Amino acid sequence: MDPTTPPAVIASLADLVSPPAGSAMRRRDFVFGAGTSSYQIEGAAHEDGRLESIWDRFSATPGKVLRGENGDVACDHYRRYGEDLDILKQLGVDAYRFSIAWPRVMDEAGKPNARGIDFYKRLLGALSDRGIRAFVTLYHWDLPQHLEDRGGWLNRETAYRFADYADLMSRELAGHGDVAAWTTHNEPWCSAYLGYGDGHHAPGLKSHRWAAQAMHHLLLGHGLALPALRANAPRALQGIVANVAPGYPDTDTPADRDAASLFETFQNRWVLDPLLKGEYPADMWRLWKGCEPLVLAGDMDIIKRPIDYLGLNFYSRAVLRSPSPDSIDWVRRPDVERTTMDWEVYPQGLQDLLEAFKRDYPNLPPLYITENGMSSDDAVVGVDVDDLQRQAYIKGHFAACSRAMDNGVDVRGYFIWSLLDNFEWAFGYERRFGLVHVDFETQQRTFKRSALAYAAFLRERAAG
Ligand code: IFM
Repeated sequence: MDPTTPPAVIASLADLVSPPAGSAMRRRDFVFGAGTSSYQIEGAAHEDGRLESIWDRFSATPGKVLRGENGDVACDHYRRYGEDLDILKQLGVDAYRFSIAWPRVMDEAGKPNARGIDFYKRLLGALSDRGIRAFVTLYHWDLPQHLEDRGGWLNRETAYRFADYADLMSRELAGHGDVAAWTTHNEPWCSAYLGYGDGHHAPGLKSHRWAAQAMHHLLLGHGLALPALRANAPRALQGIVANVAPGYPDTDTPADRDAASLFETFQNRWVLDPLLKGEYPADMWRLWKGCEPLVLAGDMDIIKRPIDYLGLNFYSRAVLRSPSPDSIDWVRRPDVERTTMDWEVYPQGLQDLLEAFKRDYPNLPPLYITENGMSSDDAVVGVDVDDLQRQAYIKGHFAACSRAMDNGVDVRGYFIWSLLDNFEWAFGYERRFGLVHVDFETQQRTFKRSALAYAAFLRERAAG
């Protein structure tokens, strides 16, 4: 697609993904974007003074990541960021969501690493040159290993180190580019539960009690970071991003309904209640008996400090049954559409969840869908990647979001996960979430058809 592409071609391409006619998502002030994270795309794991992260250590541990892969090179974005930002420009997005690698920008003593910080200054400058706003995440899981060696998120001190890091980066990046929003944490549920509860993510620990304590310190770090972020970046929005999912009972029995509710406590309320209500949901300790974290006086007030927005990452739903009181079982429904992550495709869940949050949290801040997308087995044929399932997935989820907005939910933006195929954590490079295909041998980028359709929609919208 170039400026000579006939409008009729753009319109028919756009139609593959676009929100319904008349949707509030078509308004010019609704933010559309795409997202990535540092460890998943940057590579350059040993350059410019970058320290080891928990994901370097975890990936190097046999058996932790599929095929023993790691983020040493990933999409080589650290060197190729100019090309990647040109792709964003071609897509026509309003904003780019990316994260900063903490181990790149601070040394063990907490002193700034100028060479690492400079990368993000250049990145922001290059985004601004292309007229693209930045949504910057501070923590998308790559904790410096030296902090993990002192207990990581089990150590309360890490929350204070995180606030120092937030202060440093928001000061250093002030005046560079157009940072529209800061995000403290991406998906604290994953950091706490997958990292410390079931061991599928770095640092690979397995205890519900530890997961609960890690969650508390992650959320405390979030609250501690807010005053500095506000002082250093007064014009940017300040918030946090949670991965959320609705739970549906397998059968309409009280036991299964209870299981669905317990699932939503575990998946959503464990994170959102402390942030928006200043308390952990009591049901959480029905599911994880005796695992309450140590909470010091004043902590919950810090955690529930006001935020300007809440980011929600949505992918799928869960169907639950109750094997016995106070416990849950996931039911794998046959004959439903799934992605290569084995996640059910269920766009209606997004509408249901958004409307439930509006009902459950009277002080719900404006929302951004900060991640939504899917993995599929995408292959380049000639110059074409026909990711039919992704096009339908995006269109279905745009429509669900739009219905929720029609029903009064305040959603302000939508970011597709992900800009590029990348390192999908414990699944290595096998699961492809990108709008843009990456050949990891040659680093060749190829637009998938979903990317062309997204670009066509954004072009059509810009033309009014
Ligand atoms: O790739 C991840 C991302 O890092 C966090 N949210 C979910 C995505 C897909 O699993």
